Amino acid sequence: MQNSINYDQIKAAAVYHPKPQNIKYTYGTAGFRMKADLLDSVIFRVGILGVLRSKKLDSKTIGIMITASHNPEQDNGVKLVDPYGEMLEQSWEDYATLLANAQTEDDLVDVIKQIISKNDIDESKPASVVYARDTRPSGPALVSALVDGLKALNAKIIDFGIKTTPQLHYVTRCYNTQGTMDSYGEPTEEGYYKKLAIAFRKIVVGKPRLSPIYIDAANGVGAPKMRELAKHIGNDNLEVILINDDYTTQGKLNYQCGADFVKTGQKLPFGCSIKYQDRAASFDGDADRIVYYYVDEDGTFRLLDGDKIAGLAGGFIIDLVKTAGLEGINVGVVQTAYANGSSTTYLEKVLNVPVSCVPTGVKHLHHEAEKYDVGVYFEANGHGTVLFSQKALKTIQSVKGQTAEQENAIEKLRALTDLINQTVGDALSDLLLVEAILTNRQWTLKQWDQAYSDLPNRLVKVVVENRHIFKTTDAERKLVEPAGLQEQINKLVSEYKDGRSFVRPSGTEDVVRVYAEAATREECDKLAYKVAGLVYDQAGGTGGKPKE
Ligand code: G16
Repeated sequence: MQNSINYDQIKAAAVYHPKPQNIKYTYGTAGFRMKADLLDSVIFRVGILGVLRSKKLDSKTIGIMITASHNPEQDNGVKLVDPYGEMLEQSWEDYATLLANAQTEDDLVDVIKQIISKNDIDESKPASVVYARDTRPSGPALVSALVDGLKALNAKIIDFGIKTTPQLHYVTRCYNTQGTMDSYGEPTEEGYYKKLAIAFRKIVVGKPRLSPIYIDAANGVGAPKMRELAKHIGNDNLEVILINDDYTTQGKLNYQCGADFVKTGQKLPFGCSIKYQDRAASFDGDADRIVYYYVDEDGTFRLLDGDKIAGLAGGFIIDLVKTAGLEGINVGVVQTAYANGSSTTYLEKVLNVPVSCVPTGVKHLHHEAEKYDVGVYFEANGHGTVLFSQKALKTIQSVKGQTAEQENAIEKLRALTDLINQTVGDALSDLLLVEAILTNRQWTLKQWDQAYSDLPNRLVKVVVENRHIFKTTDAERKLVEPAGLQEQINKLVSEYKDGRSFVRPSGTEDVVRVYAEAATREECDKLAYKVAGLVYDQAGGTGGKPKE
């Protein structure tokens, strides 16, 4: 039978993708991510896992994205996408790790058999996988490894080409909902642009256009894709000026630019010389994150990060829900420990919305947001979206307004459900969401910024011998191991007004992250670097000790 699994065929293919000795792979915050030259065997095996997952889920199409998003250009990575565009179910991450670490071809076959038997997978079911990659130079070779893995298990293979990560999430959901009541859209890149552009035009109709938006595309895949989206939207509705859009010259991706650089460094990206009253935003390397910024009259850099976007989107949606008379629809916001203390206070005390805090990683935020009728989730780093529950979608689709004002609010809510990529955080869709809200409110970035003032905050990376010794609890806000370190951090924090700090191992880079906030910039930086120094001294810091 063509669909059933031929173990000799797998072994024969696996010989060309041997696992390097002495490497332990882990499925982290966003899949496997590391130096690209260590990923060949991992990606081959991820292909195998995608096929098994598809067989398990009655031949639904599984998505696979080859990207390392915000990481340096020499890194790459891979993640699996479940049928409705959500991240791979967490219990399967362990299988990904097991497959990646199987040393020999025989070990690999053993793990495959184990997964099949544990999950009662019918080997004879057909399987289908759609994949895409970002613009990294290592992409094509890794795609070959992936295709070898998919072919070894005779899957139906759909090559979606070079895309943003959210486009791959979108198309995965489209394939699996095609021809059903929940059809998410046309499973093409063109279908994606059309859906977003139509929705955007509906929301801004009749409103004066805002000034141009400068977009730093991190020299990544977001550049050509934003250009395409802008064509569909039309200059009359949104004027986009792209900077850092050189996605073909090697060495430029994410280098001194992009959302991560801007958020971490709290400064303008390279090549951006905006003036007072200009508006700007940065994407990351695979266009799933966005942050906004401007400079004040006195030249001070002002960042509008994921927290600010959550506040803006939450406030707008709450107003629309109220105006539409849909009080039965509840709205909630999900954040992580990185959320600025002032943003949480604003959401809880001013917008009166419930706020939950979960560990870093879209997979955690997404699931928590599903608990609300409308769940707004954003990480401070600019990764996030808004989810509408089935109940909310049905109500918004079917309800009729009693007044013109109500009808107008309902129309806007309807358009928002199309404008927002509900499968995952999406820089292009989030850009349009922010632009749509600002156009409706006729707000400048400064007016948006005035909702609340961020507590000064600082993120520091510490390189240690083994970041896996760091274990956290309480949504990553407390360290359990190394023993005793949290007590010392608490002592430092207590010395600073409005001080808060936490330490966690990154799941995408080989570093430990230190976050701190405090009442003043000076105090915040002192706290951040003292905690970073503590981590460095007590947990095997290597390279240079982080300095202010
Ligand atoms: C990925 C995840 C995000 C996470 C970020 C940093 O982003 O999708 O949820 O916030 O990594 O994670 P960590 O602190 O564990 O390294 P991206 O944009 O790089 O895919």
